[in-house]
Amino acid sequence: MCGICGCDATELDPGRTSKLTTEAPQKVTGPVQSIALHQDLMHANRHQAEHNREWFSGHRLSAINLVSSPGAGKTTLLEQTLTRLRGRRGALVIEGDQQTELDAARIRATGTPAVQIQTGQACHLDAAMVHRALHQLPEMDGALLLIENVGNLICPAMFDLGEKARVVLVSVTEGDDKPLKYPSIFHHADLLLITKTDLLPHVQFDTRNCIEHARQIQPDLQVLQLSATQGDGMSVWLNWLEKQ
Ligand SMILES: Nc1nc2c(ncn2[C@@H]2O[C@H](COP(=O)(O)OP(=O)(O)OP(=O)(O)O)[C@@H](O)[C@H]2O)c(=O)[nH]1
Ligand SMILES: [Mg+2]
Repeated sequence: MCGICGCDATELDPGRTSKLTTEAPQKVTGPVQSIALHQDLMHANRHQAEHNREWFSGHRLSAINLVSSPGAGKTTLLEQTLTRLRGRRGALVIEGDQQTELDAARIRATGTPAVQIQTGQACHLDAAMVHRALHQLPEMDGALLLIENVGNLICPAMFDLGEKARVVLVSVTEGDDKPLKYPSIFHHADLLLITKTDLLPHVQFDTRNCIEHARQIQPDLQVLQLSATQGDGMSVWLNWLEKQ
């Protein structure tokens, strides 16, 4: 957990509101205090994540948590996915960003109900934020629930949202070394999605290296490659989603 950026100021206390924009980042004052807070927060998050899991199961929602660096193509992938699923499968979306409703507006333009969580100082979604967002979405039993996490390859790794599957996106413009540099998020992933493959002719990105690095962390990690803008690989991705 990065106390410097204020992610320990997230509201795991259900009585607080989602917007944290007015709170100053918390300074770590000493190792003993920091560890105690961390354990408390993670325990509260695990508890809330279990509750979310029960909710998902009770409503037959398949919850998928999409994580990546900023700009790896999460919202574009969702737009293209939802457009293709229209009329075939009900879907709901929870969007996470530090500020703005921009991504939720893009999702709503596809005709899909979406709630935007603005995390303020926090650099990840936590289970309590997702729980509150669920209450703002229409009831749609049996739907796919797609959760776009805050663009960040570090902190979202630590926060179970109660999801069924976690998908890590790495775009070819980021470099194939990302699994080596940010291993935690790959350790907890169910699928690695290599995105923007249409740009491969223009960038230095060794796909085989990227996959090898990721499988050093998690040998059974599934991998798919796609270009959301060109459509390559989208049908395999949709099949994977259907299986969830
Ligand atoms: N060439 C190409 N560009 C893409 C592709 N997918 C997304 N982009 C572009 O990448 C940029 C970022 O895409 P977004 O979908 O907003 O990325 P994001 O991960 O949702 O970004 P944050 O929510 O800010 O973390 C946009 O300019 C997209 O048009 C793709 O498959 N190919
Ligand atoms: Mg986005």
